[in-house]
Amino acid sequence: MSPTKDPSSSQAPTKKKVKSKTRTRAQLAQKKKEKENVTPLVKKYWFQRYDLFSRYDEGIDMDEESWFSVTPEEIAAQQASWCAGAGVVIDAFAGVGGNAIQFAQMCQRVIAIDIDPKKVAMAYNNAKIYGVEHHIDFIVGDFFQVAPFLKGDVVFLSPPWGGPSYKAKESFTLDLLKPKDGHSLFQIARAITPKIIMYLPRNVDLVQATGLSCLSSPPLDVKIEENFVRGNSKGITIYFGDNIFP
Ligand code: MGP
Ligand code: SAH
Repeated sequence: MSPTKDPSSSQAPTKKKVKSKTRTRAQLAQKKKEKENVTPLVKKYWFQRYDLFSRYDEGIDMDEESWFSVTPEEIAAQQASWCAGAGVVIDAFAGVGGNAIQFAQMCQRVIAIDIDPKKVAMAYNNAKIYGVEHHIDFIVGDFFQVAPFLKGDVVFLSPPWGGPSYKAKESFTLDLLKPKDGHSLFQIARAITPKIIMYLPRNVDLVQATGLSCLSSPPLDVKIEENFVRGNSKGITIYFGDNIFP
């Protein structure tokens, strides 16, 4: 008995499937930027890149500080959702735009300030990828200098926490915020509006942070929100002000 032939086999030579490695120009440019900016310190954040910006592959710009400071997109969207329909939101420490982009999708106008001109250029590039650059006024400047000239409905504060070593503290007190302590920062924002949002470390001293509401008389309303991505705590957002927004 002759062995039966597998009906799927044929006499014609089989064509091997060659995987196409064609990359788009945007992807190639992204690879080049990554080589320059993904230092060993920020490698672990690179693995979370799509949590930071879902459209990362379309040409998002980041520098070393931004890799560990940007607000993950899901959290930024949640923070912005509390301001839905608001007029002007001031993002006082805008970085590469993680928050400003989400505010721009929910509010009428965003004023995005950062002291570092390179970050502002990156924020503009990133906002363009999300198609919201026309809803944002980008300002290169020191928030403490420009604050007296600003008008807005909500101020969002995500200042530097002193780098990834913030978590070495058992309790992160407000004097550890940079470049000024949390009390001074809050007072400066309070002079603009009673509606203030602070994005703070997950180990922040909550009594001290919520106590900022008592700097106003009567005390401001307060709402605390712990922010998670994939079940991991990333930070704490405290919302202050008129019952709570917009
Ligand atoms: P993380 O704790 O350094 O990262 O930052 P991760 O992945 O939670 O690491 P793990 O080892 O602790 O599990 C968590 C989040 O905090 C970041 O995604 C940023 O949104 C925010 N964040 C971290 N830093 C150091 C800063 C900062 O200096 N300023 C601001 N505004 N946000 C920061
Ligand atoms: N929320 C941002 C990240 C903010 S990180 C995002 O999601 O992209 C904090 C930022 O504060 C840094 O980009 C830093 O350049 C900026 N910064 C530090 N001192 C400042 C100041 N005095 N005024 C304005 N920005 C400042």
